Amino acid sequence: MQHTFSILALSSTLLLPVSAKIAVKKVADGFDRPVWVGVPQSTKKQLWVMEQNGVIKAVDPESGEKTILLDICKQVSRQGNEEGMLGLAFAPNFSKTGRFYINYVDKEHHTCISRFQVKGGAIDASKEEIVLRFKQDFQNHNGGWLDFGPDGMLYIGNGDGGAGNDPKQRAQDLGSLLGKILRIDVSGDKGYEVPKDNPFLKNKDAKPEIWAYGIRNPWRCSFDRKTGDLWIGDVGQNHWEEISYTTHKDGFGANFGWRLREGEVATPANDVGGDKPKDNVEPVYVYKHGGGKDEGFSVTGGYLYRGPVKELQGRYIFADYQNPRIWSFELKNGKARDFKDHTDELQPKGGNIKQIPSFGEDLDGNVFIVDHSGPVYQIIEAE
Ligand SMILES: [Ca+2]
Ligand SMILES: [Ca+2]
Repeated sequence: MQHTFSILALSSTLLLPVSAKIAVKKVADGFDRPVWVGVPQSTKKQLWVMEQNGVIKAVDPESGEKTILLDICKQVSRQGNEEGMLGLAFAPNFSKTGRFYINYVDKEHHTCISRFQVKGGAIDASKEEIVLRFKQDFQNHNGGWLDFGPDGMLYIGNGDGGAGNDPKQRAQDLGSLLGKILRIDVSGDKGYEVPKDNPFLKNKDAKPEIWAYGIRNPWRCSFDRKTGDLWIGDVGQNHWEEISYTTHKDGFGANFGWRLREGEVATPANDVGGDKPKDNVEPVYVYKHGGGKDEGFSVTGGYLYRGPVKELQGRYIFADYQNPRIWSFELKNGKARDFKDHTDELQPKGGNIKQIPSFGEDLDGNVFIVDHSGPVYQIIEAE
């Protein structure tokens, strides 16, 4: 009997797959098209979840109870898959001022960067201040990401306006805010100022808010909370998805190549692609379109992981929206190395992650995964 038992024990050990080092736990569920998650600097460690239709909900970390913090659905346009309320940034001094900023597309198809304030635990929607507003050419490629950089300035990721192959050639045009990353100073009482060290102030034809250009659709980007480096998930056209990277210092005036370049090649479309522009910043990682394990159709930029999960520390974690794979790599000498596919180990028990529009980070560097179909997960060490 004992002999049989030990054989069984041995064979089951041999048959076990390599044990997963990381896993997910569900931290909230039941949202309507969630697109963003984050945690404000407050003692309560509330989870804030943004729904694409124009609602922000707070989740109590103890009870899981949800409260509607803000509902501006009536002024948010929701045409196609890419319009809506898209991103949020807490002011660096949020715990003192309660200020935060959102990026949404309004009913007249303009991108709005709006300031709101939490006062006494509530948000008065009538006190919205539109800080910056500009027209979108088409319903897609609205960018959506915004956050504060290591210098305290607000950075805004703008898509090229939309359609396909940047027909209005916005991304290389410094006279347009589209296809850019903007940098503005919102630390004053009202509106914004253009920082005096923005890179194109001397160019009379350039919009002064522009910080970097040549970008197609920077739907999700992130600053490395340790180094201040910027990671850009730039959604590709018909062939290549890309992750671009810059140190904060080198990002001033950087050209990320679109629409001349898709990934590492001349954009493969008639009369669109071209040679690398001067000072072109190559992506650090690209993947081709397809349904394979290392392929996809629409990159979702993630985070350089600085949280408590050992397996991921120092690695950039990201995903594909349509082919919901989750990957990571390390950046070494300017290129992605040691690529890993985490898709299988990050599936929830008894289910699967369906579409990944966004990651999110808490105050300790824990990373969340948002599933567009409703739930939000946190990445944890496997038991
Ligand atoms: Ca657009
Ligand atoms: Ca590029």
